[in-house]
Amino acid sequence: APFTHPISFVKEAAPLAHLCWKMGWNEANGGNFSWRLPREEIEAILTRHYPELAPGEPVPMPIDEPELDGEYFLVTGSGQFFRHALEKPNQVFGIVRITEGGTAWQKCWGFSSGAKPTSEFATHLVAHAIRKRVSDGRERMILHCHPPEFVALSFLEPLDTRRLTRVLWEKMPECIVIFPDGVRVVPLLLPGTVEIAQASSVELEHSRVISWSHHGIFASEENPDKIFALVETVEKAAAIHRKVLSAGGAKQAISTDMLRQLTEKFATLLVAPPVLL
Ligand code: 2HA
Ligand code: ZN
Repeated sequence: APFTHPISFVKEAAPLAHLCWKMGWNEANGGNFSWRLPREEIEAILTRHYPELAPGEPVPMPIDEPELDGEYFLVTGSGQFFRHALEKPNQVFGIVRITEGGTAWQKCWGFSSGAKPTSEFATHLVAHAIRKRVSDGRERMILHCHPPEFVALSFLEPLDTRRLTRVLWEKMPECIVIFPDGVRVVPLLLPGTVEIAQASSVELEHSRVISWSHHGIFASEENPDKIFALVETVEKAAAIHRKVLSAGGAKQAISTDMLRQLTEKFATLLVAPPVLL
């Protein structure tokens, strides 16, 4: 039977998380996910299906996010396995509300084993605040995962935004259309820190996709289909690039002129101008 859940957002997010595990992107407790939920809709769902639940005590956050005060997030719990998303959605996910002027969160639903939001919650919230502003509210979802071909490139290519974006764009004509904003590089920093949140925030002003060098990908989009498609396409291009490197390197590539023509032909599909071209 198809997966179902009284919370429509969990009904969509759990299959996405499980698929990411199947893709080999989210081993063990690797990776994390969050979704900025439409306020009235989630309040109505919680009142209807969980009238007995009261929001928990406010827990202070590592970084203040005044722009997110009052927002609700569906978020994976720290230490939870994406592989368990369909079997144990109420344990893998929780819903929190940002409160106290954006300085604290409170649990509204889920985290049935007592988990807290993901260890990368600080970066997720910084990312939501920035991408909400940059995209005029369109983007609502953050996915962090460890896709192997993409991670491999940070051992093979210089840790440089222009270089990484270019080698990925050159691998398939779709790439520059699907990620015209490019893939921005953040150096290796300690996971789960305010430092990685701050370094990421600089790059997220310009792109929906960033590379956490030697670690993984961090991406922002509107809904499950779009975020999956974005990560899937970047990972596919990385795999092609790695095959080319393994075979002794490229003998030729998609030219700058062709990349330009692609952005002109598909101009209406681009989410941002290809400023790295
Ligand atoms: O374990 O992926 O970045 C969760 C992570 C930390
Ligand atoms: Zn990670």
